[in-house]
Amino acid sequence: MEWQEYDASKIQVLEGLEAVRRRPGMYIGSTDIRGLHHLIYEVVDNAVDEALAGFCTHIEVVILPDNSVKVVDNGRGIPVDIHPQTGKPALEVVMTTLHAGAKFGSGSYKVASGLHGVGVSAVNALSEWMEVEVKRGGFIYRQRYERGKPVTPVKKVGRTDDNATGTTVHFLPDKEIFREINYKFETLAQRFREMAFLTKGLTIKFRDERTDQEMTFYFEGGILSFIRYLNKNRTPLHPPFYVEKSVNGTLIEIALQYTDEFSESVFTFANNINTVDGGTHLTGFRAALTRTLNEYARKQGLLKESDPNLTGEDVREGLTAIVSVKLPEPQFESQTKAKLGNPEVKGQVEAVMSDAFSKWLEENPREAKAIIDKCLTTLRAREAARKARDLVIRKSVLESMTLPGKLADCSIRDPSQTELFIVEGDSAGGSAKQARDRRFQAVLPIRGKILNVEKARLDKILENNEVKAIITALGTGVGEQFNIENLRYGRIILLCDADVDGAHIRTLLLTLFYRYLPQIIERGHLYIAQPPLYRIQVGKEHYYVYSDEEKEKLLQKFKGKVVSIQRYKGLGEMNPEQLWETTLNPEKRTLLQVTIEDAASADRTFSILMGSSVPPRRRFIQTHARKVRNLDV
Ligand code: 0RA
Repeated sequence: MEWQEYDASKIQVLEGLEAVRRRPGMYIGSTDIRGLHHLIYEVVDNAVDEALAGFCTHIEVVILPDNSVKVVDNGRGIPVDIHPQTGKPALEVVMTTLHAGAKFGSGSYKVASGLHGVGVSAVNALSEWMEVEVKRGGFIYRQRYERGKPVTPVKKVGRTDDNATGTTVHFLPDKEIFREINYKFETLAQRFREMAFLTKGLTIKFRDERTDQEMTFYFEGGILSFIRYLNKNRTPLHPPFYVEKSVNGTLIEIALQYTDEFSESVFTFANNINTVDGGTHLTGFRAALTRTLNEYARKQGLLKESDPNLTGEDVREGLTAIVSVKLPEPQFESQTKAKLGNPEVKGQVEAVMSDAFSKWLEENPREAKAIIDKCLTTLRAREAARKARDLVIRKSVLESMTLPGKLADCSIRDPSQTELFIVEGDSAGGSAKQARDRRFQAVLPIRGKILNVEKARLDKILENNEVKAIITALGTGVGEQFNIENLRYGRIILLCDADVDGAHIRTLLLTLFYRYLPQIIERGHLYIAQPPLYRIQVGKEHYYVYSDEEKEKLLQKFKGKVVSIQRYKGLGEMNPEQLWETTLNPEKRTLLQVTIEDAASADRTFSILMGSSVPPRRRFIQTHARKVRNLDV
């Protein structure tokens, strides 16, 4: 908009600058170092607005030894013509009227001046003195102010060499307002760096004459350079993606790059304001990112039909991204004004992101694969974490569960006198129920086949109904709420068939105790029952033997006699009397007490047995089959 078109209707509120001096906090947030920095940002933002409007390429910020600050830009220069309503030069109106100029340059993008957007006049009001020099229309103009009041008229002080334009604002913050004037170079540099990233092609030179430090920020790549800067000390998985597009007056710029990090670094900006609370631009970006990656992964078969979709969480881990939008009329929400509210922006960002990113994925299959792989890794890790969380919930479910229906409990309640047989197979369970002394012996039959799920991971096993029944019968709970005091039996006795399958199930049960109920082992509560392998009948006498070695010895002893040998293939082959006599009767049986070392080796065995790589598992079962049969797991 030309200055000539500027009229009083476009000046909204004409408040006196006294209000700013009376209540500075209302206008610049605070009068501490943050408020002090805010003065500088306010002036620099005005210059950046000129850059965004396409009229400014260089900004120089200088802190002088007297603590005054000079901001020089090569923008259009503040208009100096006479303002028709006031009869004063526009420069004076802009510098002495609060909010004046708010509608200048409408139709272009404006930095809403950080959180407050009060304009340079507020800076003027809070400065002991300010001098503004304008190069415009071939001349140089100057005016001086003290505590917001003009002390000179707008004077023409010279000619410009060429057609140079620009504004220089030089000011000293008022010590009556700011108790301490001590700018922080790093904080200011950070902000200028960010401004330069967000305004492609703009040079910001920052010099601190108090300490002779100087930095110049210029980024040809804009936010693409921002991404490289953020990922400087990280390991990127691919070269960055970048898109820039204008939709219905909204300029949208997005850059992203995945790294091997776990955290997410996504920064969003609206008119160069860091929208820390996000808003519609962030929502649109996230929706597009998740959808585009899922579509691509499905299309390429990287996600199988049975796989769930990648979630927002999955696609955000390790993501570094900048979403920057520039729009003529930004609406900011939330207390801190750091959230973009324009509803149309969501769809605009989503469309630009989807189109460009899906195209980029198609054209860069290697990069695309690296990203999807990373997301899948996150998905799996998240599933594992969810399972761990579920466990906490599950254990309370277990606690509330009533005793399993299959449990044949004993009548005595005192755990020091009781024992629980965990018996593999329903038929053996049936025998054990008949054979036991029901006063102190409880029997829980479990179905080995169900437990014996190859490749089942332990977390899956914990979901298994048989395992749940065991834990409920024990009464201790599992996980965080495990309590040994609640153990319902003094001895827990595993009773499995003396064959390979039985050994396999015993391994699994030992592993279950080792990983989830180790205190039961540590306190000596866990045992393995020893059912006989053979029954040997000699005349009217019979003997039970528990190993082949023992059988050979016995047969040597009865050489020449007629002996009948019965081999027990499973517990189910024994009648209840035989089972009582050989395995349950405390007077005659032999129990192996399980030590933590036994269980640890079972755990290793379990890992091999259940591991997903098939050849080692085969090898183990082949070479150890005999040992396994002898309980030596
Ligand atoms: C009012 C109107 C125009 C520019 C500015 C103010 C302006 C302010 C500052 C403060 C620091 N540097 C600045 N540069 C420009 C628009 C001028 C036009 O339409 O020609």
